[in-house]
Formats: sequence, C-alpha cells, structure tokens
Amino acid sequence: MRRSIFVLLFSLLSPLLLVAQHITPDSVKAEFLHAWNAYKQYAWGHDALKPLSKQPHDWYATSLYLTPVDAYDLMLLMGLKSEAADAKKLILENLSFDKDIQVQTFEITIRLLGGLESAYQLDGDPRFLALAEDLGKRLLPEFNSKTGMPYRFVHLQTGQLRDSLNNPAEIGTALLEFGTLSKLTGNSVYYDKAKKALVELYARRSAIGLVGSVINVETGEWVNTTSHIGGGIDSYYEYLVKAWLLFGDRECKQMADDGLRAVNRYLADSTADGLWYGDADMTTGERTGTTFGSLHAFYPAVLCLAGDTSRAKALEASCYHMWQMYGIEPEEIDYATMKVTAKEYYLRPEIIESAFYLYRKTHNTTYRDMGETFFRGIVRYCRTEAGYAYLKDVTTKEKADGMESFFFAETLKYLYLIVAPEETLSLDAVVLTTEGHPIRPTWRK
Ligand code: DMJ
Repeated sequence: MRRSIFVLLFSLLSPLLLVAQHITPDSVKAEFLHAWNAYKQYAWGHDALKPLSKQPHDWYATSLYLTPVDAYDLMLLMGLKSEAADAKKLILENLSFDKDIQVQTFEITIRLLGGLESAYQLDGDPRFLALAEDLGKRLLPEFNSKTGMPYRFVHLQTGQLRDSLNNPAEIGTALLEFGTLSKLTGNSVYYDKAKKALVELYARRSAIGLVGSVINVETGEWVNTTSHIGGGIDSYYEYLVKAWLLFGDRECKQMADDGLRAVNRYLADSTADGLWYGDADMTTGERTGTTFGSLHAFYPAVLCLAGDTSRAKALEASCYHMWQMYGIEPEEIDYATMKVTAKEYYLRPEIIESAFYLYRKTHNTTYRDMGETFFRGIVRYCRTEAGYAYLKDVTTKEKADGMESFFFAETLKYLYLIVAPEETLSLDAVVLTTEGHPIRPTWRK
C-alpha cells in the first residue's frame, strides 16, 4: 500500500522534477539512455522508433539501421560501453546494403556513410569501414548525370536513378563523407565525384553569387530561383566551409568565401527583433520572403567556423528569441510579423549546434545557459514514456509519433558537448559532419 502511494506520488511529481532538471553531462546521458532504451525495447533492429504508438518504423521495405548507426559515436563519446557493444553487434551482424531498394542519397550519405566512418575511426573495427566502402560504391551511380551533379535517389543493387530535379543541399552535402571514404580507402573516385558535384553547382551560381532552390542535374538549368539558407540549401554552404577545414581544399575555401559573402549581402535582413536571413531572388537579389526557421539556425555555427563570430552571435540571439516565443522552437516563422508559419518542432539540433560552436569559440556562459534552456524545453515538452516525440504544434505542445535518428546523432550530442569537458571532443582534432559525426583527418598527419 505504502509502495503504491509512493509510486503514485512519484508519477504525479516526476514531470515537475524533470522541468527542474539542469543540463549536465550526466543528465544528458540519462536522457540519451531513456530514448535509446525505448528504441531497444520497441524498435530494435529497425530504422527508428515511433514513440507514441511504441511501434518500429523503417524508411524503406527493409531496415538500414539508421538509429543505431546514427547513435553509435555518441555512445562512445559518452562512455556507454555496454550500449555501444550491443549497437555494434546489431550493426555488424545485420546491416547489409545489398538490398532491392531505391534510397535518398543525401539522407543515406549523411546518416549512414558518415556514421559508419566515424564508427570506424572511433572504434577501429575495419568492418565499419568495409560497410562504408560497400555503401559508397552502391551510391556512386548517383553522380551519373550529364553535369555530374547527383540524382536524389539511387537503387542500391542496380544503380537505377530517380529524380533529376535536385537542390543545393542534397547536391552539395557529400564531400565530407565521400572525401573521407577516399582518404580511408586510397580510392580517389569518391572525393573526385563529390567535389565535381560541388564545383558544378557553384559554377551555376548567379552573377551576384547566389544559388536557387531547385536545379535540373541533367540540363543544369535552375527550376526555382529562390535563394535562402534554409532546408534544401543550408548544408551546401556548411560543406564548402567544412571541406576546407577537413581536407584543406583551397578551392572549397574560395567557394565558401564567395558564397557566404553573397548570402550575407543579399539574404541578411535586420528588424527590430534582430538579425535574420530571408528569401531573395538569386538573379536580382530582390527580397521575396521573410521566412526563417529551425533549419536556418545552422548558420551561426557556419559563421563561427568561417571566423565571423560577431554575426554568428547576433544571429544566434535571434534564433534564441524564436525559441523563447513558445519555450521550444517552431519549424518556421515570418520574422517580419514574428508569427509562426510552420508549427512543428522536429527535435532538430541546429540551434543547439550553433550554441555549441559559439560556446567553444567564446567560452561565454551565455551559450551554456542557452543549452540549459534548450534541454529543459525538450525534456519538458517532448519527453514521453518511450523516448522523445516531435511536436506537431509548438503553440499547443501536441506531440506526434516520430523520433528521427538525428535526435541521437545531433540534438543529444550537441547538448552533451556543450557541457562535457572539452577533451571529450576537441574541435582542433575533428570536423563534425552535417549529421554530427566527428571525422578525424588522420591523413593530414
Ligand atoms: C539533419 O539530418 C542534418 O543536420 C541535415 O543537414 C539537416 N536536417 C537534419 C536535422 O534537422
């Protein structure tokens, strides 16, 4: 009887206890375990867990083990040895890319190829590299277009291609993973193909240096000329900067400098509420929209890496403002009216990632405090009995039945790194991919 009263009291009080939880390496680790154990219990061996229905979810007809591969390096960084051993066994005994499915090249590259490469570098087991190489070979046909820019989908067995209409993010976010594969295997084909795709895209920038939203990879013609730094373009800029940092590729540095100059000139917009980056026509530079959102929040991190800390600070302050409107981040707002235009919070990491880079750059505790706000918001509104659920609506906090693998690979990783000792992961030693997978340029020693 006394025990059941205790259990009842605990279940009534636990949401309040969670709200009061501070961000520490241990508290983030505890939340990682909460999410991972739910995956383990309800979705083991599948791509992801649906946290509300407690059902597994696979992207294709068969699992590609997205969650364990995406989560693996964070387990190692957190020192979760037994979880890492379980995940490693699951991956190495089951993951195969010899599958009759057509996959989205960008997502599979950033989640799986990058995840397997960082697993190999951190763990040392050559079977991770063998899997990465097998995947790289199967993805390579994606670049078989007239321009060398990739198709969006490729069949893992036949190399059959689909979707010649692609966007800068999906075209330009491959060099870190493919380039690393070249460096680790000694086969330059991966670096060369991914680099050519980037160069071909850059070559099609407008006279004022901007890229549009959709391009035909066969004809090289733009299909949508709206320029912005949000989803569909974002990580193209990130990879220009990071390819310079990881490979010392000077051409990428020059393309990054040019690209960021145009973005800062034509897309940046200041209002009474702060610095924002909106939409503009790539040809004229004319403002066409005032949308900003959770994906745009990657840009302070890129500005930081590119050495523009003051702009990074100003933009992160705006992002923080956006987060605080509802105590959690909306997918998109109109920064001219400060109204929410897309109400979801998909458990995204970008705003946390930017706070992490700013903290490492400035050591100003403001960014750790931001980390605490982000952590508390996520725990308060997204935690469920079985892991974490994304929000359908940040204004009502209604949950939806999904927990993307990037919640492990990035969101929890950046929360952890913002408070963990710096030697856990030194930015002098690694470059983090767009999916948060740390890559060590061992070849540069
Ligand atoms: C991640 O898969 C990557 O960060 C990607 O570049 C953008 N979207 C998600 C996270 O929001």
